[in-house]
Amino acid sequence: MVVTFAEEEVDRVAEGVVAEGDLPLLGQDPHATYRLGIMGGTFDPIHNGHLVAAEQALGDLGLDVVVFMPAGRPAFKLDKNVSSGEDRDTMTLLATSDNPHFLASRFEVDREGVTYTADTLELMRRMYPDNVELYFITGADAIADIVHWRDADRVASCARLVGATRPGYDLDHARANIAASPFAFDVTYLEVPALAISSSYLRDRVRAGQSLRYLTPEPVSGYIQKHGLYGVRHGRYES
Ligand code: DND
Repeated sequence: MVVTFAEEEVDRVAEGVVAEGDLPLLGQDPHATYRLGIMGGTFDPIHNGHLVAAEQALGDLGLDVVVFMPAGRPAFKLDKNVSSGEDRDTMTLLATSDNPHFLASRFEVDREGVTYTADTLELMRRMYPDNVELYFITGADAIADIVHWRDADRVASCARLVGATRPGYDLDHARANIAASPFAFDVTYLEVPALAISSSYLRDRVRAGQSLRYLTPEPVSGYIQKHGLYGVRHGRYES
């Protein structure tokens, strides 16, 4: 099912005016089933690996829309130097703006305190009617770890999981961890075209004054340069 967004809804999303209101309107027809993909990430910065994985999930699982949700204060990175939620949200908005099936949401960025995926999914499960299925899209490496996430049982009960394979990643580890878990995880594994890209690789390139061309959408690399993220040295960075 194809979902089109009302003109004003798109405008509101683009302006970033709304908080919870920037999530898509789904579930209107009680006789239909809707599939909402949620791509959670630190997105520091967002890159083509994230976008390709989401696009693959969209097509393979027949999702209506994928919401990219930058983590607010990621629980697992409290000790790390993470760019501001505003910067990560803006880059996510820029990266997703040309795809009618992608949206960027401030749902976690605007939430107070440390953000846990279990809280996000439970809140969304309560917001949407039962005919909206939730699919949390993540890398297969994260799937292997998900059994250790905060309140993993709530994650399992609120959403299905989509594990995007990353090049060179051995799925056996993820499968074994899920199988050994006492919680009823429902996981679909996806073969994603080999994109050996990571956010840390992009940050390293910026620090070294190297181009991000073809690794992330141009507007994102422009934003990084303009705002001096990741130690951009003026005059050294080739966009
Ligand atoms: P990352 O920091 O790994 O995101 O966080 C992923 C999600 O897990 C976020 O929503 C977190 O809030 C959530 N999390 C993690 C740990 C604990 C808890 C929650 C908790 O609640 O206790 P990145 O920005 O690095 O990447 C985003 C996603 O994209 C990840 O799932 C990553 O595996 C995947 N990815 C790729 N997939 C395919 N090809 C590539 C990829 N690069 C990253 N090249």
